[in-house]
Amino acid sequence: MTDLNLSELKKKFPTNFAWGVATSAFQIEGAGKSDGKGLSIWDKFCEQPGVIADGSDGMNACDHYNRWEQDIQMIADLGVNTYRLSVSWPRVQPDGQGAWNDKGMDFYERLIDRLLEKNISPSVTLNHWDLPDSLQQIGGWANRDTVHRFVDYARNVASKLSDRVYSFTTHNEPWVISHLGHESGIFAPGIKHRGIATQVSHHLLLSHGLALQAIRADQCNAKLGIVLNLAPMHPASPSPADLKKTKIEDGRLLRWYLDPLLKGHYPEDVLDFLGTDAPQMHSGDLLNIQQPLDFLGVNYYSRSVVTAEGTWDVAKGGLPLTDMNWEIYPQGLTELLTRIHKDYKVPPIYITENGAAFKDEAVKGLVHDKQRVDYLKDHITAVASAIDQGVPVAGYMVWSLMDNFEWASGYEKRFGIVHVNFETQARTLKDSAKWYQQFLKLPKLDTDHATAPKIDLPQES
Ligand code: IFM
Repeated sequence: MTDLNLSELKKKFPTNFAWGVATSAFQIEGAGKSDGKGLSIWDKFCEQPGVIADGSDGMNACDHYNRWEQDIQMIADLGVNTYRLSVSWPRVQPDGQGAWNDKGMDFYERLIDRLLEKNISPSVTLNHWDLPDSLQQIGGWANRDTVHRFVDYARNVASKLSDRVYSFTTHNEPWVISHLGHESGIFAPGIKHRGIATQVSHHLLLSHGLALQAIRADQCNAKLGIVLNLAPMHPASPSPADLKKTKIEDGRLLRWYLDPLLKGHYPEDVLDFLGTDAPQMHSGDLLNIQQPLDFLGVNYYSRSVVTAEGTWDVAKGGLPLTDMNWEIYPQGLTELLTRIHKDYKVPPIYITENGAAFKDEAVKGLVHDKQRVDYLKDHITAVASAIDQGVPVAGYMVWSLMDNFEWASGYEKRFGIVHVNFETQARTLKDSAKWYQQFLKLPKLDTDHATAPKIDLPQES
């Protein structure tokens, strides 16, 4: 990868590029039962022994529900112009249908108003996995009725916030909800059934399309889109079996979502592979799914290496790994972006998540996370390279603002550029946060003569 100095790198991006940080409600808010909030499927899932690595839950998380003012100041101090957050459905509508919880909604109203005061554009995700548990009791995403409950909820939130919000994302990573939540069952609600999983993915897509139509019918000015977790798939070997499996895995992760969203059909090879596990559809569903997208959000962390047997030992790749055991593979982001630009008529793309977990420790008020600084720099460079090749990338958001509840890994994996001490709730800017802050301060220089400012990371005293 070309090693640009930071000023040169910054110059590659337009001045109106969205630079941000991202979080989600369940992972940071805590206040799991406060002010009338209902329980989500993740609250219930965490109650089961053995499903969360450290036996924790999201009841307190980063206590952001109570510390939001301090946290927004911290976001503003980073110098970002965008903040991606999610609304917790059970906080604003405890049962997922019927009564609305004004106290919960007030929280997001205050948050958004404060962001605007700080000149930060809010980008709001409506479903970052925390489905109200009451809806799970009647089938959750496997029940077609949940589609309509989501549309009502989405329309209601949009009617309250769309005068102040830059964009709404319907769903974050439907593959994760479908696959990890309903096929492997390692995420909430913990179901292990391929047929249910594919039905869930269809309902998520349908609810996305219907929500876009409902929100647009209300004359909403905010941009509307969806966020997918995508990765290039590489066969572990050129054997026909590995190649065949790679094509199917690529179909299930990427084409299963992008084909219906942007081309109006599911991929034939994946439908064949699913056989009787393919979803039940009603006529008109595909038309409803294929609604114009104002943007596509892409979450990128690593590539996937595929073997016919479904087992791949990352050590074999010889690449550096994050604390999640994910390969660090920045060139995969350029590969992915240029590929989707070539294969689909993509709208503006936002990198809505990118980041890495490492074993960070705060020592005397400092956190030296050079690996994360390198990770971010190399991935931002990979985005610049995609832009150079004509891909319409409009924004980049670091996952995550701060260490938080990393789902089945609990609090053991730290993705933040801000360190959180979960006992005291103290926040400490890691070196990566300071690096990002300085990078964001760099002007988009107009001449080639400027010399890059040297970035001195603080040393331990
Ligand atoms: O923490 C998650 C986030 O909620 C969704 N995308 C991946 C992140 C890291 O695993």
